[in-house]
This record gives sequence, C-alpha cells and structure tokens, in this order.
Amino acid sequence: MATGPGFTDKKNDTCCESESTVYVHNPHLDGMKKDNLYHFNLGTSTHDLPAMFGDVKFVCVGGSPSRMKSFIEYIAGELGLENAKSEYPNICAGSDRFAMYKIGPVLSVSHGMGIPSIAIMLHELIKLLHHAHCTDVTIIRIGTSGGLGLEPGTVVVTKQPVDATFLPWFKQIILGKTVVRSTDLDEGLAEELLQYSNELGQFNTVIGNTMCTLDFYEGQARLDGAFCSYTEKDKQEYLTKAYESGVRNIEMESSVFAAMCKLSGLKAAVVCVTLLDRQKGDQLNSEILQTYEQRPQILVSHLIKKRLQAS
Ligand code: R2B
Ligand code: URA
Repeated sequence: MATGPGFTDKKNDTCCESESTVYVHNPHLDGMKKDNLYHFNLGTSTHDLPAMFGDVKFVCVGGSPSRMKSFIEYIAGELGLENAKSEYPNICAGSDRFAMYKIGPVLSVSHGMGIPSIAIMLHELIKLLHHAHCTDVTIIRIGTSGGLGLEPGTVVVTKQPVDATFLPWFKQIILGKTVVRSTDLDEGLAEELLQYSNELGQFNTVIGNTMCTLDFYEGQARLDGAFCSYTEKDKQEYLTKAYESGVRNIEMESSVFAAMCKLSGLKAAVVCVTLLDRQKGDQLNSEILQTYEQRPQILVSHLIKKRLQAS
C-alpha cells in the first residue's frame, strides 16, 4: 500500500491539508533543481509557469486534441474573451502527445484514450498547477461514452467511477504491490452540473455511476472486436448486471481521473455524453459523434459562466 502524507486508500480515506491549493505528494520533487514536464514540452527552468498559468481556475480535459481546441474556441465566445484573430495557439506545440489551450482562467487539455494516457497527462498537469501556485481549481473531464438504458445523447454526470466488476476503486500496481485508491468525485459539483443542465433545458442529463474499462471492445462487452469469446446473451447479462449496480455509462478514464484529482485536492467532475445504448448495439460512426459531442462542452461552459458571474 502506498503510504505518506496525503495518500488515500479505501481503508484510510483521509486527504489533503486544505482545499485550495494543488497538492503533490512526492518528497523527491523538492530536491530537483528543475522539473521537465516532458509530454507537455514545458518545464520549470524553461517556462515561467506562475506567469503562464497562475490565474487558472477551471481545467477541462477530454480525449481528443481537436475537441479540446473547439472547446476553448466555444468558451472564449461564451465568456466574451475571443481574441481579435480568434486564434488559440497550442501551448504544447513542441510535443505531439497532448494539446493544451488557455483563455482567461480556463485551461483545456487533451488526454488521449485510456487510463495510462490520462494518468501520464494528469501527473504533469497536477505538477504544472502546483508549480504555477494555482488555487481553487475545478477540473472537469468532458467526454463520450456508451450508455446503459438511456436515450443516446443523454449526458451522464458521474456519481462514482467503478471498475469492470462494478467496484468503486482504482487499482494500480506500484513496486509490484497493488495500491487501491478511492474514486470519489465532488458530489456538490455533480449536483450543480445537473441543476445547470435543467436550467439550460437543451438535453437530458442524469447522475449515475460510470464504469471505467481497460478496453473499448472486449472490456466493454462488445461483439464487434477482432476477438470475442462470448455470446450476445453473455453480453446482455453482463450489461444488465452493470445497470442493476447503478452504472449508466461506460468509458475509459474516469477512475484514475477521480483518484488522482482526489489525491491532489482538486474538485473534480466527469461529464460524458452517451453516443449509443449499449444494450441495443455496439457500432459507432463519426456522424453519431458529431451529433452529440458538443453537449458536455455546452454544460461545462454554462457552469463556468455562472461561476464567473457569481465571483
Ligand atoms: C471514450 O471514448 C474513447 C473510446 O472511443 C475513450 O477514450 C473514452 O473514454
Ligand atoms: N467511449 C467508450 O469508451 N465506449 C463507448 O461505447 C463510446 C465511447
């Protein structure tokens, strides 16, 4: 079990000395003269991180670089912060791993697909926010998912990420030992998002558990992968069990996202649109994606606007 100040696990669920700053829990960082955030192509000795990022209050993360660019363009318009040329440079242009955009207090970062990819991005993002002395940061993953028992296009605000056995934890092997971390998200933030969706009245939003899997095909009980050793009936039984346990959508990053944000004291939420009802099918195409992918962006922009108006 990982130990040390601020680490959480299912048995000893304590965290973080204060709510407002962004915590790292790594004594080795103090002894380092400089810190290269390699996958961002940023660093403490090459960039003035407090000047570049010190005013960040909202971080939105999502899988695709182009979606995170369109998010920053959209929110810039919503907040009346468009620049004259409507150009938003990729802050991580020197790296082709992740893309990052900023407008005012909003940072938009891509994370790729799956737990390993988002975990690498979050290590560097959390250090970036820490080095930049950011305070009171809210972080939201906006993404896509497969739905369970929901009309396609429904937005799910995650109550609790669960693993593929429907349990609310994220397990990782560190130094050959299994470390179990809590996947609790910020309940108040989830409720606030639901309330704003009702206020917007543009699409249905529900709060439910999100199953986070290690694979898109067999890991999500699809029948259309390159390999499949189970029947349609097996698939339906598994998805029914997932639904009965409270799962309303399935994606591939929420568990480690929740675990790492909780450890660093970031208030976090996951907002994913459902692209299809998984009990009715498996296949997706880009038309379905384009129809619905803006919904999480619309909801999260509304929350940011409301928060900024209130401050
Ligand atoms: C949702 O969509 C991606 C797979 O298509 C994955 O990153 C996820 O969580
Ligand atoms: N993303 C997933 O992980 N699963 C889906 O079914 C759709 C999007």
